[in-house]
Amino acid sequence: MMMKDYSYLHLDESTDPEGYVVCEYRVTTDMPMENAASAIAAEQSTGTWTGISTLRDDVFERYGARVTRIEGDLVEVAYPAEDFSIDVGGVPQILSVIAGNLFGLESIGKLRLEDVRFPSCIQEQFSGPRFGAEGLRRILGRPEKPLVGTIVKPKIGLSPEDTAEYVYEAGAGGLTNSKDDETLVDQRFCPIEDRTKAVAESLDRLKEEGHRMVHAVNISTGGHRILELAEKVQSWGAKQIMVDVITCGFAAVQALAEDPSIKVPIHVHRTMHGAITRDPLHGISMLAITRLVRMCGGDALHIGTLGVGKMSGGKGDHDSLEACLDGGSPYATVMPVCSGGVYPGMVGRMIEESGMNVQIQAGGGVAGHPGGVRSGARGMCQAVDAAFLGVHVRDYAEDHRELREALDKWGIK
Ligand code: RUB
Repeated sequence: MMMKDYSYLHLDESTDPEGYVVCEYRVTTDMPMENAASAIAAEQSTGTWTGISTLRDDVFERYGARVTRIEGDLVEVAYPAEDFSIDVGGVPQILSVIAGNLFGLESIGKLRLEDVRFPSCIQEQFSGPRFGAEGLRRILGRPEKPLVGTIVKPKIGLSPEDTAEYVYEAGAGGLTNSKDDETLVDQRFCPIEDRTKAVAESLDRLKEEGHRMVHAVNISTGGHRILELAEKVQSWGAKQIMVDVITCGFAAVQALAEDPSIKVPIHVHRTMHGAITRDPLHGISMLAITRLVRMCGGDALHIGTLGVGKMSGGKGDHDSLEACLDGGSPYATVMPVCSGGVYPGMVGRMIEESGMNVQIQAGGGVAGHPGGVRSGARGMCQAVDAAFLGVHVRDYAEDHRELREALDKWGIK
């Protein structure tokens, strides 16, 4: 039987952005780049490793991916929008097209999904953040200044009462946000029900004293339980929930964001992302991950510390920041969260990079303050105030004791 050899290279064709999902891949291979690119487009659409008798011209023309650009090690592949499921598919099916089998192709050494752009017919299937950066600011009554948060430390081991006390002290020191750490969900030493209720009491107490604050309760759990757990923590008084997008999946974020019974913002952590994003030649970039989180409805997302803190991801942090706030997106903006080894002496530099629409967050940088959590919170807020006013942190510290103590301990970066 005759088998036609189809070519997936359409290098001089300009693709209609409304008809395709366009991906940019970085490819490391010993093969000629055209062959590698063609293998990717074939594997991820109508082809396989050999010619097949069942591939007809009309199927190839309509559903075959196109390699539309090759520049150095960057390859652009355009997937016809029709290759994607309507409504029921969601992110899992999208990922298996744009970031699926191709990562296992033996002939390609390393591969990285650098960016992805969706046509409006796919964007329309997602509602994006329900609150986003603006909604969070509205809840907190803080229209302009950066939000300032803490991660309750130690990560694990505190009781519900200890956690609630920490949150109260952090709020009394001026913080707008706090959150559970990514490894704390529902351990025996800190049951989620008791913790959520105790923290809600602290937040109510702060509110009565005139201070608004939210705490993100970590509900990261199996897909069969996550909505139920979100509803429960809400009924126990949670004002924000937290979910780990890489361990729980993008579909979990989407399910939470689209469920009408969930009425609180979603803080998206990204634990385990380093396994996927860290190698500059392999994996999936934070830019692509951020675009998907925004599409799925995350209201706040960890983006790294923009070249300043302990977990910086280089250019990926800046790309992620831009994708959170990008005005060209049809969705509400996501609040970018800078976190990881943050302390007051680095806040100025970080805000220079991020601008004011950001949540700055410190665990050790609050709980490690020599004066305790309340002083640590004050030190962080004073550092943010200094950056907001455009005053150098050293000058601001002259008449702000907690900031001065923090600078004495950790220095200025
Ligand atoms: C930071 C912390 C967060 C990290 C995650 O604690 O617990 O989980 O920010 O990293 P500390 P990223 O302030 O004590 O370092 O934000 O890069 O995903």
